[in-house]
Formats: sequence, structure tokens, C-alpha cells
Amino acid sequence: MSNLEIAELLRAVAASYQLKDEEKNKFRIIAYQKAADAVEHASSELKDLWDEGKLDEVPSVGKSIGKHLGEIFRRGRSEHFEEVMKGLPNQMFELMAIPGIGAKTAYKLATELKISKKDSVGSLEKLAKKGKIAQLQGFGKDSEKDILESIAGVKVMVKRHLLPYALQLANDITDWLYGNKLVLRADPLGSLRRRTSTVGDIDIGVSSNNPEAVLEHFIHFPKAQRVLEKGERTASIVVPGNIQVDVMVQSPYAYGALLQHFTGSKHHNIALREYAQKKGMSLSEYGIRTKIQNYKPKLKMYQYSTEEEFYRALGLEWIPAELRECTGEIEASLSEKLPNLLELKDIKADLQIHSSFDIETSHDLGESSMREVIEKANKLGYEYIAFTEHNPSQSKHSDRQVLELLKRKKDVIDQLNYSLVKTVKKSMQPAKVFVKKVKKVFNALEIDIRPSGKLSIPDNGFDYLDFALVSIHSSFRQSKKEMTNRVINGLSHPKVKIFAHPTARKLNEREGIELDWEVIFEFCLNEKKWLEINADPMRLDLPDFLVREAVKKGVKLTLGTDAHHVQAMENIQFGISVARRGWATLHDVVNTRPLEEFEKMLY
Ligand code: DGT
Ligand code: CA
Ligand code: CA
Ligand code: ZN
Repeated sequence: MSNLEIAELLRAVAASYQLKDEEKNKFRIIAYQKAADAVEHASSELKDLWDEGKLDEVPSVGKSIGKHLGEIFRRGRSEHFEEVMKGLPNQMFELMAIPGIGAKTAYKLATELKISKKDSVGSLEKLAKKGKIAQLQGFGKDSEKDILESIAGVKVMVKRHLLPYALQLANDITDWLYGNKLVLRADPLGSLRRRTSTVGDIDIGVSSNNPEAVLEHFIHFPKAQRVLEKGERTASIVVPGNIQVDVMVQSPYAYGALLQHFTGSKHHNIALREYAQKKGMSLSEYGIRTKIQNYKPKLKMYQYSTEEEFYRALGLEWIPAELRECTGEIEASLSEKLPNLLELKDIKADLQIHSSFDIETSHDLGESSMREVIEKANKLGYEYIAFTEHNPSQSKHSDRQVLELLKRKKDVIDQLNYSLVKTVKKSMQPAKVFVKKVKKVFNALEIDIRPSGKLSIPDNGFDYLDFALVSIHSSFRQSKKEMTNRVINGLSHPKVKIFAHPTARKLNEREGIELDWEVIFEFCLNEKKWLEINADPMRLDLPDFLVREAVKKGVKLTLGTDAHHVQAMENIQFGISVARRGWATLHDVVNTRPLEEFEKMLY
């Protein structure tokens, strides 16, 4: 059972609870929905984690859900889930894949219409086109039209895969390939190597002198469901989740050309080919054919074992994979003006972390304690971090209570900082061993910008904060003008430094909001506000092309993982990829600065 299938099952269980007794099962429903989200976005196959006894490492999958999943992995079914779902038509769970159709609507449609079990969505579409939905009680012409539009949307939505999942899968496959001694090297290429925000299919290059044997080994990858194609140098398989994996093999002497060709992008390759043609050269995954005068047959084939040599033969500096999108990288390489891209080791802080410290927030709280977060930050080698819980919910508290909660958090952070100073001093005293440790934790807050542009804490609440992030979490559909004003208003308070996940997009789920970026960039530049690159693999926001614009304008950026669990702090690597794809260097990113310098930039 793939993660996607498990997630669907958990959602079906949640829906069943909801239909049976929503009030009584309130917490169960939330728990199952949260678990479904976590499973869908887990980077490893759950079955593998279960095999290794590590199911409890997946956030939000608690003991009891874990136990039922274990039963499924062991026996292929869970009696408990079957019991919960008993009496409900299977079709309804499939209909719930249509956006806007929840458990109750799905149940109604599935029980009152004759919906086929085989292709429930297709069957609903046919009935809708015949006007059958509009005739049902509680539905009308409008809802029928909405449903038809949603179904059309589902059809065109190509599911692309999030980076962590694709990376893990690619690693499993290269591990498998290395199990064969004839494989000299195996590298994930294509969009995965370029680190695009989502990945269509997985491409892997292999260096070997025996392509046939390697491909034979590859198609026996244990999780292969189907073999799509097997030729002399290439093969393709399909693995669970309907993901295609393409492998291309090349001899070690020509491997540089394969790396270049199979990394792409297509547009980069086309532009490179045109550039080469002007020099009388033609490119392929085998090497470079060059015109030579007084030589028969006039074209000589040159092989390159490394990509560096390949680019050098074209008179170019090697181009980092993230830049290969045909947006000026060839020209920059030619004139030796490629940027010195940001690297993981440059990062000195994570500037968006949600701990489990409870200030009765408007949105989800983190799952790890402040201590655990600091411990993890030490392991990652950070100098400082920011705790950025959501603001206390305003609907549930008076201003006085909000201030009370903010003060409580400030007191705890003051104490933490006091103990950090002590331990840093202690570790520096006798042994002179330099241990990199977090020296300071900042007391920050992620504050909702309301539709009016007002921020969701009382003004004197800012007295308790070192700085604040602001973000959009609701009313995403305002006009560009309204939204731009809303954001500028939200950013205006002097203690607000960061605009977090600026487009508010969710990959595969929701488009970003509309903003007048020229106005936002200008404001950030003049008022010294920073745009966040949110490293959550579901967000990757700012998107790379806007990072590029911001960098061109000189707007400063921050990196934050938006971690709600210490494990997610490792996602910082995905923020780095976005920054690199946007041509950002160490200078463009605020949290590459040492602590003292960062503190000065705050005020
Ligand atoms: P994806 O899979 O949609 O996330 O994107 P890519 O870039 O991985 O695309 P894919 O898998 O179709 O092809 C992998 C690489 O192979 C691509 O980036 C460059 C190379 N390639 C594929 N088709 C062509 C082509 O028609 N012309 C050239 N020059 N290169 C191609
Ligand atoms: Ca691909
Ligand atoms: Ca491919
Ligand atoms: Zn947020």
C-alpha cells in the first residue's frame, strides 16, 4: 500500500466517523485528518518505516492509528477500519477526491444516485451532465455546475511529486543500482537534480561498461510495478504512486555528456545546442561532434568523462544544475558572471520555528518543546534561532489575555537565553574546544494579517517581541490591489521584519495570492523588510522566479523551515535549493549573518 493510498484510507476513516457521530468523534476526526496529511507528505514509504520499527517517527501518527496501520501491513486489512466504515458506500470515498465535496455531500450523492463502483467520479460527471444532481433535494443548478467544474479541474491536475518524496525514492533506486557491481556511478538527474519545486518523473544516470546487465538489474527493482520500456541504453519502470523512473546508461568515458544531457532542462539543452552549433559543434548524450577541417569524415566525436570538461569544451564555465533553465545562465557563464550561489553551510539560523509552547494560538501549535528545538539547532550548527508561534487566537481571548500569554512566552525565552549564555561560557572556559552552539533564541511571533490589513495582536503586544513575521492565512481571494495594500499595512509596524510564505501557495493544492510585486519589493527595499523563503516542501515560497526578481532588486531574504516538529528543521535544504534557483548568494540572505550583525539589522 503506497503512502497516497494510506492517506486516502485515513481520510475515509475520518469521513466515516464524521457521518456516524460528528460531535462524539470530534477529536478522532481531527487526528485521522492530520495523520492523513502527514502520511501523504512523509518522505519515506510508511510500509518501510513499519518494517524498520520506525512508524512512530512520522509526526501525527499516534500509537493507536499506528497500531491499525501495522495490522494492515501484517494482514492486509484492519478490522477496526472496516468496522468504522461499515454500511457506507465505497463510491462516496472516491467522490471525496473532488474538491468541495465533503463527507456528507459525498454520502448523499452516493446513496441517492446510481453511481458506478468502477469509475465513481466519471459516473458522477455523466449524471451531472444529464442534470441529475440539480434534481436532488438540497442541490441546484449552481451546485451542479460547481461540481462539474471541480471534476474538470481534477482531470487536468497533473499530480507532480514533492521533493522529499522524490528524493527518497531516487535514493532507494540508486541504492538498489549500487547493489550491482557493474554500476560505477548512479545519479538522480532531470528536474530532481535541478531541484524544481515539484518533480514529474525520476531520471537516473548510470555509468557502466555493461548497460545490458545494469538495465536488467534495474527493472528488477523490488518495488517496480510495470516495465514501460527496455532498450539498449535506457529503460523505464513504474513504481507505486504511479511514478515513472527513467534510467539511462553511459560508459564512464562519456558519462559527462550523459550527466549534461539528462539533467536538462530541455530549454537549457536547446539553447546550449544552438550556442554549440554556431561553433560548428553538435551535442548529444554521447559527447560533442566537432567540425574539423581537412579531416574525414569532417566530424570528430569527442567524449567527456565529467560535466566540467563537457562545458569547458564549449568554452563555458560549469553551470550549477539549479540554474539550467534558460534564463541567462549560458550568457553569464560565457562572461564569467555566474553567481556564487548560497550553500547550506552558510546558514547560521532558522527563522521560522513553531514550538509546542502553548500560547493558545490561532493555528496549529508545534509538536516539539523549545528545549528539543534548541538541541536540534545545536546539531545543525546554528548560532541563533527564532521561535515564531502563531499569535494567540483573538476570537478566544481578550486583549488582556493575549498580552498575558505573550508575556508568559517572553519570560520563558528570557530564562532560556540566560541558560544558553551560561552554557556557552562554560564550554568556552577550560578545554578550549570550540563547540558550535546556539547562543541566542529570539522571541518572535507569526502574526496573521487580517483582510483589512490590521495585525492580529494588540499594539502593545509588540513590546514583548524581539521581532515579528506576518503572513496571510485566510481570505486568499482579494483583488491584487486590496491584497497589496493589506500586505503593506501588515508590514508597516517597525517590529515586523519578515513577510512569511509570501504567496501563501500550497503545492498541488492552492495557487498563490495575487500581489503587485513591484510595490512589495520597493516597500521591502526602502523599509528594510525581508521576504521569507519558506522551506516547507509543500510551500517553497517565495517561489524561485520571484526570488530571482527580489535578488535583482536587492531585496533581502530570510530562510525558515516553518518546522512544527524538530525533524522538519532538516527541510532547510529545500529552502537553499529555492534560493539557488533564484540566483541568491550568501549576501542576499539575512540569516547567513553572524548573531551580532543580525541583531543590528533588526533595529
Ligand atoms: P519533469 O520530469 O517534468 O519534472 O522535468 P524533467 O526536466 O526531469 O524532464 P524529463 O524527465 O522529461 O527529461 C529529463 C531531461 O532529459 C530533460 O531535463 C532534458 C532531457 N530531455 C528530455 N527531452 C528532451 C528533448 O526533447 N530535447 C532535449 N534537448 N533534451 C531533452
Ligand atoms: Ca524527470
Ligand atoms: Ca523522464
Ligand atoms: Zn504560516
